[in-house]
Amino acid sequence: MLKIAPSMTPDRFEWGCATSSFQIEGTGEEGGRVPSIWDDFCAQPGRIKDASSGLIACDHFHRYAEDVRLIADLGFKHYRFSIAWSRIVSTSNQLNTHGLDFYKRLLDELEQHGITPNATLFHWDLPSHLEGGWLNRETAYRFADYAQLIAQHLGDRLPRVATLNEPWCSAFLGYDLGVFAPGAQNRESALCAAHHLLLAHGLGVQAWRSERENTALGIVLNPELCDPATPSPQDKYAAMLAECERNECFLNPLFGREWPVELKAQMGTQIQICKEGDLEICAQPLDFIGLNYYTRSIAKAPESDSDKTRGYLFVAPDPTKDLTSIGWEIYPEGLSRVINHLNAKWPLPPIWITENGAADNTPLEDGICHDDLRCNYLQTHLDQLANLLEKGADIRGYYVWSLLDNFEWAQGYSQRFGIVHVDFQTQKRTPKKSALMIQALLHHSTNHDVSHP
Ligand code: IFM
Repeated sequence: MLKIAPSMTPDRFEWGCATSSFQIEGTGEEGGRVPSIWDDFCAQPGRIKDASSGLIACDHFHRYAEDVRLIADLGFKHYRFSIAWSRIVSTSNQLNTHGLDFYKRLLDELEQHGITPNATLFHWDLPSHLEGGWLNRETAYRFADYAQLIAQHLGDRLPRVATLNEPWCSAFLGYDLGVFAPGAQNRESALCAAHHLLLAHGLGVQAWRSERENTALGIVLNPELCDPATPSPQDKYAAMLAECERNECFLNPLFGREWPVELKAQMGTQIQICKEGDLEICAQPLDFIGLNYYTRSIAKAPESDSDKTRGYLFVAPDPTKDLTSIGWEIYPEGLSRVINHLNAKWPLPPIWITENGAADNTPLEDGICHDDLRCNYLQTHLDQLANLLEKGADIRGYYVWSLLDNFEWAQGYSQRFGIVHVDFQTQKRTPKKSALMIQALLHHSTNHDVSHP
């Protein structure tokens, strides 16, 4: 059974599981859903490892009631999901009430099972008709309109709302490395996108607040430590630049600070997209911050011209180290290191760990999935959390990624992050060993004291 600190029992600490719209819902046109940039990206040959798409995914759009029962059976009282912008607006940006109805049904079901929703407004599935995507400043204003619609129509049922999930991925994987939608490869563009995403966050918070004052509002980031590959000054400088991109790029504006000069310099002439007054908009007071943690990065000095523009080159993890199925280093200490680092640098509001988990592709055998890698991963990261809490970090909750095996973006269905196995042929859900461990913990610790070893 998982072991947790007394300060982490469900009566004192929030336990939840997380998903996102594009990864589980299925992306048919039913309910008036319009295409998103991820539909377009999946349609381009060579973009997705197994040439799959989100068309059916976990068919959660139809099976949401079964999935909510599953969440409740596992003992979770909190569920983090995202709302698909492309279900909420038409191509002329008018409200699509049928799309809204889906989330009303989902919220009804959660309420009936005593599960508190924790919603994210944007988890990468940008409607395709927003011309120019995140390179267009107008997209930030359209996001604010969308946030306002959600506040008006669902806001009374959403106690906690994050504007964006991991804007680093949207900006840098989407516009610089080109491995995520829309698949562009241009450094200046990525920085433009990052700026517009932060502007969207700020405008979205303002728009929401104009409708509702009591919702707890925040943002979900995936800050990371970037360690230098060697102690050489060149590698150390490269690692510093990689961290700037990952952390300073987002956290500085959120707390009213300018980008470091290194990032500004990489904007080149595009720096003019940062208009007077933007910083004040980005730095809206935050009620919480969501942090997603999986691994760390190792960076070294650039080699090719494109790396030189970026200032660093990521080094693949050492294969002799413990890696998850997707090839990410298992580095639990990074969770403490990154939170301590962030707390020392920025005045963070209360923290929720909004995602943590592992790709573990252990198959089902005789109806059982012994996902021991994931079980160990979760335990070692929960141990770090216990230490952080003991030392006084203000962390209020932990959400495991993910409830279900799902569409893992450019990896398609080749990587399984779920604590519940999904058979994508039959859509049968089977809780894995990790899910049963969490279930035992949540049921047991509701009634008994649990002590940390
Ligand atoms: O699946 C993703 C999720 O959408 C965002 N955070 C990281 C997860 C694993 O890659």
